[in-house]
Amino acid sequence: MPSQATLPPCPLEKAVMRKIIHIDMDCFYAAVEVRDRPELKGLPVAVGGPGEKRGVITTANYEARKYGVRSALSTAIAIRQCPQLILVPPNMKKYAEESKKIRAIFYQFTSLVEPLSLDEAYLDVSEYVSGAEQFKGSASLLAEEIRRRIFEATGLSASAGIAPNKFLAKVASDWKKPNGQFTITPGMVADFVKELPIEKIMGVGKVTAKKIHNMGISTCGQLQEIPREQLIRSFGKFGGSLYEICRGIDHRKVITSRERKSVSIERTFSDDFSSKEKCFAAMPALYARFRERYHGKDNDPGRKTLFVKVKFSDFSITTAEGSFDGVDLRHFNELLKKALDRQKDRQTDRQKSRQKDQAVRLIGLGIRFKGKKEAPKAKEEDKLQLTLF
Ligand code: TTP
Ligand code: MG
Repeated sequence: MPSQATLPPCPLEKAVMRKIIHIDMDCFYAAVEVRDRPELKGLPVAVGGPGEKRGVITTANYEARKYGVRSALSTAIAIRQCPQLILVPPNMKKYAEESKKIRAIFYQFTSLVEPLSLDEAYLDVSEYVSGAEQFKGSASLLAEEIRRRIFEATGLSASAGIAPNKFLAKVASDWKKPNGQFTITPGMVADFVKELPIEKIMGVGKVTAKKIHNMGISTCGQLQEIPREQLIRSFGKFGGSLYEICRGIDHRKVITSRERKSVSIERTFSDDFSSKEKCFAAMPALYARFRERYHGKDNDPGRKTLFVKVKFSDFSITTAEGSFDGVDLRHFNELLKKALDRQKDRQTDRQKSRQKDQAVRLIGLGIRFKGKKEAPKAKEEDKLQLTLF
């Protein structure tokens, strides 16, 4: 038996103790609209496309959510569920302006800001709070101040999660929504993750969740019982991440836009798409989601390298890439065509003779950035072991 000194370190001990704040605005687009039209206050409001033209809800305020109106629901269904719903068309320019004001507040405290979309960002404040007397080393106090400044500058409320890593910070920002914050200190991690549903793990979509449920598992605590090797056998490389995440371990750093090499989104469909038409029909919604993520993260001038990733029902993956002037849905459609056409080369003679295409499981859209300047070397983050949260 190895002596105590030669045992490999427990993954949690090895984990770097950072102080991460995840900020997420409350029902963002809807909140902006209600702020600008105070007569709507207290009424159910949704932002989205028209009900008669296959429109979709982008978001709804909390009054409308009581009726089951939520993001991605078709507007026609939303109106059926809540006939008194006030529908406001989206005004992306306005939301982008508010987003800019909010980001400027983040940069007052740290340059380590990773925006995830217009209304959401991770901040690594480890270094800032350790040196700022005002906050006595507490990231929770700092989060309160950030939310106060956001409200002062925009009249909008934000929620915050404060934790030793990105995964837990994001879960925590949802805990006391709207207009609240929740802190998970390092000492709370073990108990907190025990009861956490596996759906809260990033990367666990409907398909993976079903697979995990089929193993008789619904919480992170139960998932901890499964050996690492078994998770890797069942889920490939992602199994290794699952093993750590269900223990509350997440080594991912906050990636600033200077360091970012690409931005992408992808979606696994609950039912595989058996025709090309269905794939192309899904593109506008995917593209809208991509624009959300892409916004503000591109400092590269000139031509853009875009890519489309397609995963087929046999889990094979192909990626079509091209260089374009600007970012446009048309370019992505062109790349999708290229990716789908490739399957002809991969088909068996039998499939060819039956003229049968492989069904599509997943489509992803992305942009690659090049020519990044070397990011300034991070300080010795591994040495950060801050106790106050
Ligand atoms: P979210 O932060 O997911 O939602 P939200 O801010 O509206 O509500 P919550 O209080 O739960 O955080 O998304 C931010 C904005 O992104 C949202 O206001 C509208 C837009 N959005 C879409 O356009 N489509 C979508 O499917 C989702 C989820 C969001
Ligand atoms: Mg939000």
